[in-house]
Amino acid sequence: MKVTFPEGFIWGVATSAYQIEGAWNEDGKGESIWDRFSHTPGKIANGDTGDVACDHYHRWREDVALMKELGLHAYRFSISWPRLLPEGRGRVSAAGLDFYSRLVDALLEAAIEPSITLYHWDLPQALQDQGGWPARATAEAFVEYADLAARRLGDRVKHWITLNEPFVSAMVGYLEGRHAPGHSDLDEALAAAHHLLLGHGWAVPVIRRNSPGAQVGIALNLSGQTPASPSAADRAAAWQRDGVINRWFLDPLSARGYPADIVQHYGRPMDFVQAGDLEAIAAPLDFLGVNYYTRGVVRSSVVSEAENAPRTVLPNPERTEMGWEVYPEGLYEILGRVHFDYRFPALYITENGAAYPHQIGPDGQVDDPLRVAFLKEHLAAATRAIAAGVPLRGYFAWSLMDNFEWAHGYSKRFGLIYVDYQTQRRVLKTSAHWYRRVIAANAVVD
Ligand code: IFM
Repeated sequence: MKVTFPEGFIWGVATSAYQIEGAWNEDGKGESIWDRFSHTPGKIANGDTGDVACDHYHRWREDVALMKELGLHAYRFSISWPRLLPEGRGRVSAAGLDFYSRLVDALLEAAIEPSITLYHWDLPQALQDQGGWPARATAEAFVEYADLAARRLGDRVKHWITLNEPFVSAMVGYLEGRHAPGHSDLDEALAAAHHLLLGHGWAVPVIRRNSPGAQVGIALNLSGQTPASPSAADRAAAWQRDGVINRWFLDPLSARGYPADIVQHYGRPMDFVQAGDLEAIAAPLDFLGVNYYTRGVVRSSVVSEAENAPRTVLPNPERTEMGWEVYPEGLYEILGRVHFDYRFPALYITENGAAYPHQIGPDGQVDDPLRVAFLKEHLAAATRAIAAGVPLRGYFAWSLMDNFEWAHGYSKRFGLIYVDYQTQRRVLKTSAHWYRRVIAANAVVD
């Protein structure tokens, strides 16, 4: 059966500044926490850094041409905050602004709608030195930055995402320490999450004011958490994990405040929440961006294996190179749940994709049937969600091209386009050719 999408459905791809741009210290760009982190020995696999990455800062014309060749309707990219404001606040870099302004013009020229993410994890190091996201002043600085970006680009850019995955910025950066700035402190992480959301909420009306008619939203990494068995212990553990990952962000954005069970679970004072903050965080949005990769299957650590019920949920053994379970049904489930529980006016899948190691074959082609299968199944799940009444308006594949996968460096390839990091040559994978046909047909094709 042919699986088609509604008319006007937006087909896009996504990237982020640190993962593709390179030129980490060119034209007056300030240092970001990811520059500092990746330059610290032992933090990134193989000692990789984003210093050069995909060299997109110099090759953006070629990259826009490739996007045009794919027939994309939209391109979601992020602005490097320290490229615009090298010290995080105050002095503006004209060269930084020019770069994004030219990129926006070239996209529009190619009939590709720019979708800008303001914060995709590369905080100016100068602001980290003043306390980073655990400091309330960083939320104020974020609004100044959002104001500047929307004033300079908002005449042409009508799709804005404030933050990408605040869970990851706060929890992986300030608690787990696997991401920049590499801290391990729950109080810092909770304050960081709050100030990220606060900066978001304050920025929403500012962006709207500077960019009339714009759609403004936020992108969350969301994933359902399935109990490993029907035991009370596993169900409680799964609900708690759900609270940490999903509800901690969805609830305050929807004017419900922080979920009480998780506040209790953390057992911290939360004294960074000031009067008016929760109202600001709940600024009405035009859309919610859903980044979906996999689900969690949760086993209680409170009761022993012997006391617990036998596991009944066995994850699909198929995994991507990240070790993540391939679970397309989870996309249907999370879209439905978010819509029926939270009722944002519209949803976009702002990221979905998979890392697989496919390389250039003897024929010069990169054949990646596993990625095609992954995307097909997820798109089919998305259409089931639409049929169930979810107002899903578009899909952004992660990612346009192979790039710097954070702590994994260049060892994980998520791209529709292969990047040879020695030569910076781009090669369209089978999945890119397939995606072009999907876009042309507005349907999942073989
Ligand atoms: O590469 C990342 C992206 O930066 C944020 N979302 C998940 C992707 C894959 O890990």
